Amino acid sequence: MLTAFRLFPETGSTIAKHVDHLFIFLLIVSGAITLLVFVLIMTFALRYRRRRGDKTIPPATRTYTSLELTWTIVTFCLAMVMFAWGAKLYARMFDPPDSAMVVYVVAKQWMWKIQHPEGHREINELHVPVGQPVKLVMSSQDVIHDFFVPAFRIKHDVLPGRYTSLWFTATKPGSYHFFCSQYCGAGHADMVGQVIAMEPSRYEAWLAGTAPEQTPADAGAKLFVKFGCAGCHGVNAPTLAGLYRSQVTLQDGSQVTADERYIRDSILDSTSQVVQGYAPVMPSYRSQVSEVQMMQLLEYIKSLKDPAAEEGRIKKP
Ligand code: HEC
Ligand SMILES: [Cu+2]
Repeated sequence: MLTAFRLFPETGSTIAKHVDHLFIFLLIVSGAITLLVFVLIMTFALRYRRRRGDKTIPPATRTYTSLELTWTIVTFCLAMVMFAWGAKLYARMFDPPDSAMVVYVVAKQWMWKIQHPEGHREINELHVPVGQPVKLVMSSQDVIHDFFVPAFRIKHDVLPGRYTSLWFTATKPGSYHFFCSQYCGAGHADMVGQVIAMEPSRYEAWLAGTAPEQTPADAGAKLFVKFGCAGCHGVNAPTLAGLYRSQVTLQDGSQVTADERYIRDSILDSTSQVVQGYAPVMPSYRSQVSEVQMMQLLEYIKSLKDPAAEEGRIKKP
């Protein structure tokens, strides 16, 4: 079917129009400079070309300080505007609001496995309510992939061994194409899917209509026992209650925020960040915990909100 030619993909998220504005600005500035340079080259080449029979050598050129200064300052200012505008937008694009609902995305050759906080799992489909910020916490089970939703103007690499994240707020119901944009092997072209943005009431109905499996936090609670974590934590190891988003002091005195990445690294490579006042006795779970299990353990740890422990920890503002 032939649809009208469009310069831009659909705009389906709150950030999309801001990305477009910056893009158009960059396009106009670089177009104008290219045109100016082109016109100058043509003018000078024609006007000052060597004519037939002309044997004289042109005189040495003079330096015009004011001209040099003008073009340097003008282009410097333009570059600074681009930088400031881009940096501001980037900061906004990668700083999810606290109210964001967290959805886990695990990429593997060649599909996207998606898990909602309520326990719903999806493959190559992501249902979200319109108007609700959604934060994707992404990791890969094998090679590097990349999650790209053109209509939302968001895109980020999905890496094995660490979390990356993206966030968006869908603005209107509809289904938006997403795909892997990092060549990842023979089935790369099949790594596509749809974000299905729905009115909040319809989203609730969708949640109610599909049977939730065990919530990730519940599955995580079982793993916490199965992997023996419960034997140490809360006994002779630091309690994990209230840990998420708190400030942790490490052995070398440095402070880190216990975000998803910190907790993940603590589990997979426990000696890399040892909490102050504790011996590095925790075993490394690198080869034992799969990506899906890691996500479940994380959800369980996040769900531990002990008020007593929370008092002692400094919350992230
Ligand atoms: C042998 C006892 C032991 C076992 C088993 C153990 N841990 Fe630990 N864990 C510790 C100790 C001690 C620390 C503090 C020192 C450090 O950071 O290594 C710690 C630190 C942590 C931290 C960082 C805590 C903080 O306050 O910053 C997390 C998260 C964690 N463990 C999760 C787990 C999970 C999940 C499991 C099970 C998969 C587990 N641990 C199994 C002893 C253990
Ligand atoms: Cu891929």
